[in-house]
Amino acid sequence: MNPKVVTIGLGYIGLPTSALIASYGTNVLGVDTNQSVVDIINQGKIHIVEPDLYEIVSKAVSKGFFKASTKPTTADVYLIVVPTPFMGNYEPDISFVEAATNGIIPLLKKGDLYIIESTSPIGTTEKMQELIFASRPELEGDIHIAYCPERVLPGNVMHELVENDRVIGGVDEAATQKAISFYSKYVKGKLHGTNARTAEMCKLVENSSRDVQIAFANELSLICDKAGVNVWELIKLANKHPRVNILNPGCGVGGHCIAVDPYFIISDFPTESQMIGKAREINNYKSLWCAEKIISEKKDFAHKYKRQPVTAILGLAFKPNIDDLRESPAMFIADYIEKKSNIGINLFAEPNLDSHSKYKLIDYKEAISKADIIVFLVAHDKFKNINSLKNKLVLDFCGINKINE
Ligand code: SAJ
Repeated sequence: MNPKVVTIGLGYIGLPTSALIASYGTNVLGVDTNQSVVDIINQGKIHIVEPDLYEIVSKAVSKGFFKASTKPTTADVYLIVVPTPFMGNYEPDISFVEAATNGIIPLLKKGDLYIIESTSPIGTTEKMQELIFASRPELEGDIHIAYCPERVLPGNVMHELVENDRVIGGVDEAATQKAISFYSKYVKGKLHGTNARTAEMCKLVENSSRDVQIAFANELSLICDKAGVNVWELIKLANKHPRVNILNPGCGVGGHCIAVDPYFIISDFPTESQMIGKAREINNYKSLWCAEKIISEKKDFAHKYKRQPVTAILGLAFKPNIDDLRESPAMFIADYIEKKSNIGINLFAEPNLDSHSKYKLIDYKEAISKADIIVFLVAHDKFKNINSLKNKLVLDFCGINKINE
């Protein structure tokens, strides 16, 4: 197969993106360093959980439009969709983007389009441009380099990949236009052209904005706890104002995006990013506060009833109705109380997972029936309308019974 598009990275975004492009009859070669991922995909199967993805991958593979490999080959368009984690000091690590770029530099030819989709610190696209032209100076002015962040919500990827608007920033106007023309074949949402730095920052700002808004809700929950006010009722009533829209407090902010991307701004602009930094602190602190609250309620119970409580921890995922544990605040809380408190027994339930390497998971109904203290950490739909909570001490950190609907 002669691929027209090579995608580097076959994870949560790279795989759905490759399959979508291939579903239009474009030859796509997906590249991943993980041989077992490559093998799974070449059998028409998938290695991640995402609705509707299996059907589109298996069809594209069986029709011969989509293939996976550990090595890239020559194409016309290269998409870089690799992870950009942060290091121990919260500094972004762009080494995967660099490695992916180095891998395709020898393959580049006049007229090619190179696009980074990975969430990246401001200036990354220009850095990769320098890297490319440092070893292939003869291509300067002849290849098109752009940044186009993905914006999809896990669990709804196949729909959002097509329908969401995209921000596309080239290192020059020709690159922006070439990238817009590429995406216009696969995306129904509007394609907004800008420069590479603005597009990079746009992605970081979108997730930082959500983090700041959630921090506001979490701060309110701490104030309300002291003030003896029901935060859910308060937010419901405040949101009746036509220009107020407060988000939901929870047990912290998790996932691989909102809890991560703000650090890409903070690490480069520490003096200026006061509010973004404070929001991260508040959202991290909220998890610690929840953990300490559980421990103190356990102690009070033991003191009051002269026996050790059984505590049920309900929900471990990073947000409702998924099985993803990445950066999960509920996991942080579970680990913290297991480590810091030796009062009573902790039971763990996560209905979206069959098992967990560290915690023995039990059915949530069984956990509730056995426990004295019920801790709701994640507002899974399954936890709503449970009517066997009488005579239990309920700690609801995610608004399971909120008056907010
Ligand atoms: N959360 C709250 N209160 C709320 C909303 C969310 O505490 O009112 C918590 C969730 O429980 C979770 C965290 O925030 O722990 C993040 O969840 P999320 O649903 O807000 O976001 P993600 O991480 O699944 O996806 C986000 C999306 N970004 C925005 O909505 C601005 C998605 O569009 C991005 O593509 C994705 O990050 C990404 O890849 O960057």
